[in-house]
Amino acid sequence: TKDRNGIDQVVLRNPRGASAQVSLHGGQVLSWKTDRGEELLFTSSKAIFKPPTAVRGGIPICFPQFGNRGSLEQHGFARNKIWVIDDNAPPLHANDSDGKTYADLLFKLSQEDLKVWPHSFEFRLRVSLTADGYLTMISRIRNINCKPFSFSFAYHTYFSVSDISEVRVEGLETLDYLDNLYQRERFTEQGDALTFESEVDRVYLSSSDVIAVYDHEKKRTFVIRKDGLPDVVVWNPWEKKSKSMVDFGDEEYKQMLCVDGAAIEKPITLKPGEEWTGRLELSVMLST
Ligand code: TA6
Repeated sequence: TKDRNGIDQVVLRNPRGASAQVSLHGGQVLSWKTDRGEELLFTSSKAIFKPPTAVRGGIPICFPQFGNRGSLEQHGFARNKIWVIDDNAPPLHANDSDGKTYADLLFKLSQEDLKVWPHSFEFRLRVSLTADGYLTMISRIRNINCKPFSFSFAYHTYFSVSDISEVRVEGLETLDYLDNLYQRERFTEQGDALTFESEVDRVYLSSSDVIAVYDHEKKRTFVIRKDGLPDVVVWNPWEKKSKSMVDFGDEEYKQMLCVDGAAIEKPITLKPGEEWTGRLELSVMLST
């Protein structure tokens, strides 16, 4: 099917009726719904569906850099480009396919990318929906045959929440984090769950591979499982920053929270022929 800007997207549906949509624009997941048709990801009502702008919401892929630490545009170019369907994706090991509907996408390296980032790499993405409605994303990035290169990476995941002031994040207690609001100075998180009453923009370092996002009002819990992604970005722009973003509603910060599986503190370096895999699994538990 096509998104609002006429760009191809793949719709995944499992036998119970859960669904997901991944657009060839940036390889970005734009929707993930329960078998009751409930949308679990946030997309701004003011999102711009026009390349090369990344759509404000869903799960933009930040590659080859997170943030604006390097010479590239903010969060790198992968999310701004048009990907292609990967017709000859090498088979993943068995359990990555059974019982899943999935889409295999391939990043199409362009001359302009090579100008800003002169490395020959292959970036394959598999987006899957399991029989239980879990959304999984597997990124495989390989240095084909060029000199070693390093990159940072994030699945910039916009969760839909009912009211940010009723949200709690567990799994990041006592970790160190880099605070983007204080020039990325390093702090240590205190011992209890994260709650939100102002702008938060942090990279938690070397977290456990399971994080929980409790949405108290909707009585649902997002569970994030990750592999190859040691860090977790937590971001809510709050009121002031929301007003400064044209593709974001002034009040929309109340209905979203970014909790991203990422590899940021220690960029990944690949020698020729080496491949990195970053795996994210999202599920949602509806508490009674
Ligand atoms: O930490 C997340 C972050 O880097 C924030 O600083 C904010 O810029 C957010 O990403 C969104 O970035 P974007 O380029 O999508 O507007």
